[in-house]
Amino acid sequence: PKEIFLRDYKPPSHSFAKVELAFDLREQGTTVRSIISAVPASGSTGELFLHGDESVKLDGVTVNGSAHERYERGSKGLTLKDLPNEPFELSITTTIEPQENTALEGLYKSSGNFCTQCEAEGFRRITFYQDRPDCMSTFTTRIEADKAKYPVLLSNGNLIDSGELEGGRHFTVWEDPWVKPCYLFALVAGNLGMIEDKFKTMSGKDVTLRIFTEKHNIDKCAHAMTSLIKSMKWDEETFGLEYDLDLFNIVAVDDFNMGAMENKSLNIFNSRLVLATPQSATDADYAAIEGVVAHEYFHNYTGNRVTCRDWFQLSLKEGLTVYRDQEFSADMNSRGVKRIGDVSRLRTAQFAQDAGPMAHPIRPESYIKMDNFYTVTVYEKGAEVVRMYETLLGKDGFRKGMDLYFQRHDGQAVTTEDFFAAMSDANGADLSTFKPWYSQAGTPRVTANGSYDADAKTFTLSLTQVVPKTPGQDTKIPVMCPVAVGLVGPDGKDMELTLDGKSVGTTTVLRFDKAEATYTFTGVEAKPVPSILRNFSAPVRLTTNLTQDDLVFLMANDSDAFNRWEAGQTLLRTLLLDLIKGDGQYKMDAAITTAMRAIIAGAKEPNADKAFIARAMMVPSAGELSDMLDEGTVDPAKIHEARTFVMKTLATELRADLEATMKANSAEKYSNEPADRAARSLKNTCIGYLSYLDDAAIAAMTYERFASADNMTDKIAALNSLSDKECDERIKAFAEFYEEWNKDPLVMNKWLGLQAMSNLPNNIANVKALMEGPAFDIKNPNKVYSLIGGFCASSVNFHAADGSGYEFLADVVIKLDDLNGQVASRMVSAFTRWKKYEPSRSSAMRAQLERIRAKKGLSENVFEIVSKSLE
Ligand code: DPP
Ligand code: ZN
Repeated sequence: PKEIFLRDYKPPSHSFAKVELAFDLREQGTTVRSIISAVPASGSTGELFLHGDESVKLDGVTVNGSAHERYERGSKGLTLKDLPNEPFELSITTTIEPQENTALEGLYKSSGNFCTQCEAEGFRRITFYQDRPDCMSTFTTRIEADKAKYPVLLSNGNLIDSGELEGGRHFTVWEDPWVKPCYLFALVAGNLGMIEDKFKTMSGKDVTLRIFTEKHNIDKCAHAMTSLIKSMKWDEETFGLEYDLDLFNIVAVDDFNMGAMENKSLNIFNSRLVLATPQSATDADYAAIEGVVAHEYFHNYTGNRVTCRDWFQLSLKEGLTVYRDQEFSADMNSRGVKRIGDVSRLRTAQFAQDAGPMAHPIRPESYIKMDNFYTVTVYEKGAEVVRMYETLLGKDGFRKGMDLYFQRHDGQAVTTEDFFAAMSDANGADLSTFKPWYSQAGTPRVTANGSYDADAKTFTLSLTQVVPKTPGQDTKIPVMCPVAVGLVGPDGKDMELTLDGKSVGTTTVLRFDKAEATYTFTGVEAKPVPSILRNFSAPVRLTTNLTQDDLVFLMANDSDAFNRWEAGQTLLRTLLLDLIKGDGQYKMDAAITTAMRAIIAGAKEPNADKAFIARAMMVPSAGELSDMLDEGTVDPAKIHEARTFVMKTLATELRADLEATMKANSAEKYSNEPADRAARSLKNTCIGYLSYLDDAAIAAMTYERFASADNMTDKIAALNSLSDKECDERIKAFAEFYEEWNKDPLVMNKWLGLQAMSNLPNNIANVKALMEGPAFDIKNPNKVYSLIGGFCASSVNFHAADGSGYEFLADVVIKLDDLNGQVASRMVSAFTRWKKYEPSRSSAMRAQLERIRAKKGLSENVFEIVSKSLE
């Protein structure tokens, strides 16, 4: 396999002014004809390389209408030779077999319908083309198919022609006036139902909005449609960005490697991110749908109108678009709770990646398979980097930067440097020390030590930073970290801050870009407690000299919701890490029980933020704790035991509070109002705690709630609370759930996932049985993510001391590798951090990685992850 480097970037040898595609869709042997208006760049050698997968059959090439035979076909594509030195018309005909495509890239079939997925490099499985994002062109697409089987024929842009053909066939022609790279091309042909709505844009244009699904799911699209309309409005209000065509389509398909895809005016979605009713989807699903519909819509500008020069720039569109969808969801819901959720995910998944063998900067330097770089680093850390511009420049400054970015680059394929330049130039700001965020991997470690001088009435904050080594990057330089700081006075109120003789409000952003720096606040009348890194203003690992009393004080008083939550998490993390590293004599810290009691009591106050309280009650996850332990020491069984001890002790000591809060927040009837959703999450958090008690009455009560739930959120919460318990109620509940829902594949994914994650001893046998059962299908990515991905999340069973969990995963990866390299490489990622574990587990994981590496014909996707892990 060949590694591709950023430093080797060269502009394309030809530009494509116009592309016409014609698809003749068949049950076997679909033909694709392309007519490309090619323009040689100056200095052209008369050679043009077109990417093309080995699965594509080449039927013929013509240049200016005559057959052209001077070409070489290699494993990666076609080199055309002796081409004219002036613009010419290139035509290529290929035959492909979408019905046999299990990789789900290019053109393939899902539930009998045709659909496409071209990002990153799927277009080369359709035809020969310059499959690179800096080759932008307008596309016209003609689709022909059997009318009875495929009444709906869609592509990008506007419908300009359609009609009947002989033999029961029909056709449509679509024209997309906006230039785009081929990764944004899409085609759908199927027997689909549709809902329609309308949006009037800020300048008064009417846009038709359509969501297509299989007909039996048509009543499940309303929430996605509402989310789309909210997104369109938000992007106008927040960034002045107006939709640019008369039609916007979303199509939901069941077999999809990723979440969704932003193809120009024809978004294609994994059906789990479209379909929802209160009975079949949870509150978390509703939130995910809202966020992803927005994300794909927002790509219309950040990604489509301005795209990436090459795939190393992926964060240019993904980091920015994740930032935009995070802001949208924060505006639609509770801002503080949204931020807490996003940071938790970043810390659990991204910090771990940044500390392991797959660590890479948000702008990677090289890749073997681009699919492997659609990572939490490029996406979530990338979004944090964008958020830091906003923190440094302010909301208005950020908007100025965005405006300049579009003004300069609309219709272009650009780089993160261009985005950086737009932000700096629009604000006349010197951000040079910010740049290493793009090129350095690893999470900076920041320490903050505060001290109060009562005589001088000053508070001094000393900061240090170190960026750790990562593979291939031994030396690092300090990077600008915006550190948002407030000082909370003894009365619990924010103090007015004076720094360098200037009054700076109650929260100030320190531009910390050295290895060490000291900041002295003056006029500090009483000893404060500092609130550092408010709203998680930089993606760093922070250590402070705050005491337990300080943290309890911040939990109760900090005006910053994130740091109020973080104070509690810091207390819990410290306790848990002590227990995990200790001698096995578990002892609870009374201060934590008291603090938790106070949090729960807060739910009784008139304007309580119950969603926040539910989050504050959560104990750090096994993944987050594992990330904080030293290499070579992690024992998942110990982490599980320590967490269980803490949960069980809190449940025992706070039982009355938990039961009262659960009851007070149990609704008669389902409602989707934010206050009801918040109460629901609080109630279900209480049930989750209570399930740690060995009490038959709790199991009975949980089953009762399961059986009588009128919505999926409550049903899943109850089922989850039973899933680690050895009891009849668990068996009954899972069986009844199957009876009720086995016809709904999305709901069955939840059923598979919950069983797979269970920490009941020897549950691997159950998982293996489920794999053979009717609810599972190894060709469907969602099912693999639920069952196999779920299993990898079980501390007890995936990490079973006898290595059986690891062997099982390797068996599955080897099987998946022949079907779908992308899905296989996501699954094998559970092994990447093998060095983190204690010796017996790490050597067992390593042995499985070696076994996978030895497989004949291993996909490039899996090869890359496995070989980097073993380095
Ligand atoms: N469709 C994926 C996303 O939107 C990749 N672009 O993130
Ligand atoms: Zn995206």
